[in-house]
Amino acid sequence: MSAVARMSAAETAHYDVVVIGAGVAGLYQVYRLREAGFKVKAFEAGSAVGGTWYWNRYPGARFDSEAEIYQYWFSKDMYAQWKPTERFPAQPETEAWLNHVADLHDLRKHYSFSTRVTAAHYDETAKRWTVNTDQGDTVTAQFFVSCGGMLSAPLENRFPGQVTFKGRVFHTARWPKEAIDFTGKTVGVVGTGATGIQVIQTIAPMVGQLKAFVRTPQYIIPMNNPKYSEADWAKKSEGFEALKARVQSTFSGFEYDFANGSWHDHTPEQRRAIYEHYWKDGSLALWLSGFPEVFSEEEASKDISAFVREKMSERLNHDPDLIAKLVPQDSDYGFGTHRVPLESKYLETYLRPNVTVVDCRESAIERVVPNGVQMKNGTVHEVDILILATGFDAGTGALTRIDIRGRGGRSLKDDWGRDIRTAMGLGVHGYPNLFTTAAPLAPSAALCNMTTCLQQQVDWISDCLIALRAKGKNEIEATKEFEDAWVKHHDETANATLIVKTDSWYMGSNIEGKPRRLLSYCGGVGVYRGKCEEVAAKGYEGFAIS
Ligand code: NA7
Repeated sequence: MSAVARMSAAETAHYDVVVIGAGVAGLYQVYRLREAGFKVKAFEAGSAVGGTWYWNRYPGARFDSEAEIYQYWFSKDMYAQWKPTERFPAQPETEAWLNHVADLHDLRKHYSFSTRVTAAHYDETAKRWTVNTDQGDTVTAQFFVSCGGMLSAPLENRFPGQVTFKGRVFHTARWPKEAIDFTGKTVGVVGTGATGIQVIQTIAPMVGQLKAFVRTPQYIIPMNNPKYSEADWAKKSEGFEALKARVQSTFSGFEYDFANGSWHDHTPEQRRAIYEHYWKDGSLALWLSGFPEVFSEEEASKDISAFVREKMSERLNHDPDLIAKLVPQDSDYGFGTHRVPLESKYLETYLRPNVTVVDCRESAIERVVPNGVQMKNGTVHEVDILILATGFDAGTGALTRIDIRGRGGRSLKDDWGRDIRTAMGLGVHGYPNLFTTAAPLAPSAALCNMTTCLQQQVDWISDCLIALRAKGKNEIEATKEFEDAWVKHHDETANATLIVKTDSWYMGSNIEGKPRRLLSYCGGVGVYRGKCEEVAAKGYEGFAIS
């Protein structure tokens, strides 16, 4: 009997479903299950709702999805109420919006906040999960749904010696609620992914000196972020139904989709005109709706990469030193083979006299020392404040940081430590009655507009639980054969792209020893949705139900 199961029954509350997370997915999951009459208990490690938008309150945080599609689709009235003030709103607005959603639907009462789930063990006889938290709770539930996010396990202790640093060290995903005064300070920022870029471009004018530690330069797209008036939003709200239908069928869950035919059917001049058109649009459309061949064919990839490099070099005033440090080279990797950040004057930031680049390819970071960052070649870059924009244990980390035990006590951490597998990202063989969102091998693990993909998964899970209840069934588990077939299909789809050749968190390669597999299913959001619906329509074919 596990330690969890030995807890006194008197202390244990019993539920139909335990949900982790109060972000975009968790709030909607709790709403759907509560509305369907399930007894739900939810836990959230943060002190309030918001998920990603609670934790990532670093300077400059905002999303790269347009406000009109970074949305919930279950209430047109609610959609009309938000009234975002710009095309790509900043974190405080999104956090406020999620708080509004929680209040509007009275969702907070289902949550224990500041409570992290530490263990979840499946009892094969009772067919129930026993869930433990760091606050001493023990509850049981028939079903356990993770809405813990795909980028919620930050890589905080990245360098030896961090504890010896005499200033403050912040990971961007653990940013404090109080304002940080950067005035006159020398600030080091490690990392130039989507997060580091937002931080660097935002704080450069506030700090004394900024030292950006750059290892892999990024292809970027300049964000076009016009303000939205209330009248603009009222007009957009009229398109609610059409947009709702649209985002569910596109490749990436955004409004835009591939619409230019084949890259091969255009002359170089025509291609250039198309690139220019999307570049000016200032959204991810250049990446996600230009040409599909950009993801799969070297020639197309090299062509668009050269276009972006040219644009970037112009903005760096053709300075060869800055170009060498900040613009990816042809041999590095192709545009869009990992996440393309939108930015606002990020490159121009490096033209400021108070900003310097520390090239981590010339000499890698060795350790943090009391007064700064020491490189392998012995150089110490002195800083007063150190910001780690060093990313996450993506896709798997939210679940492997919990002691999850399935059949026969098998450990999800151990299983995924050997091989990252799921059944459509919705469940894992060997872990009955566990449902996952934002888990590997579904679009929601990386390559998609998150609100679209998360809601689709939450709807699928909710409908599945309703169907099981209607049939009087109490256990469901993906079969080994079904999971094998999905993993095979996923790998075939992934291996047809250039993404698998590039190192990044998409491939798990930002973490030493993590099994290499593309986290996101990249067959397309609409295709994935169709496959999920087919499984449900066939009575959850591929899942053993009893
Ligand atoms: P990312 O995209 O994983 O970026 C992490 C950054 O940190 C990246 O530039 C890394 O360089 C850098 N890094 C990590 N370790 C080191 C060391 N040891 N030395 C130097 N640089 C290092 O995380 P983000 O938070 O920016 O973005 C995650 C997602 O959030 C993003 O894709 C959006 O979907 C939203 P590397 O590339 O490994 O050379």
